[in-house]
Amino acid sequence: MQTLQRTFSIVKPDAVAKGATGDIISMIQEKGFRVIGMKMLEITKHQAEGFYAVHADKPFFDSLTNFMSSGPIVVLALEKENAIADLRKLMGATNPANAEAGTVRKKWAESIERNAIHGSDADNTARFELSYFFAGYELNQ
Ligand code: FUP
Repeated sequence: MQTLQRTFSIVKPDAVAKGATGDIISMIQEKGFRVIGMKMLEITKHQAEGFYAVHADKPFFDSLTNFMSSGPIVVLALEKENAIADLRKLMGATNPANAEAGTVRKKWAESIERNAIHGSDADNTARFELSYFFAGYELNQ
């Protein structure tokens, strides 16, 4: 029996600004993910800080939250068997210098900060991140 899992993704401001949103969503759909929620929005620095609260003590926190609030993003709710791990595989390594061929970051990321895409890294973070950006009624069942 197929067990569907949900995950959360962001097309980051660098990728939206260069017109990569459609290509990235196509890459995601080609891997068999169903898009069950999607919207474009801009977030404030405060909202970015709340989203990345687990990184609050990291040296890159200020720069990362400035970047994430610097322009439009596209947030995605995704569903698939093994969605969390499979999206991480499709994203590629955090640092694009280490990203494998065929990954989103190999194709679109510019640097470890401007790295095109976010994806939840575990079940509990996926739940937190989905609920940070989507109300239940916004998800297509
Ligand atoms: P990932 O899960 O691959 O997005 O990476 P992390 O959770 O380790 O980091 C979250 C975000 O912080 C990354 F997407 C980019 C940013 N980051 C930096 O800007 N500099 C670093 O040295 C590490 C991460």
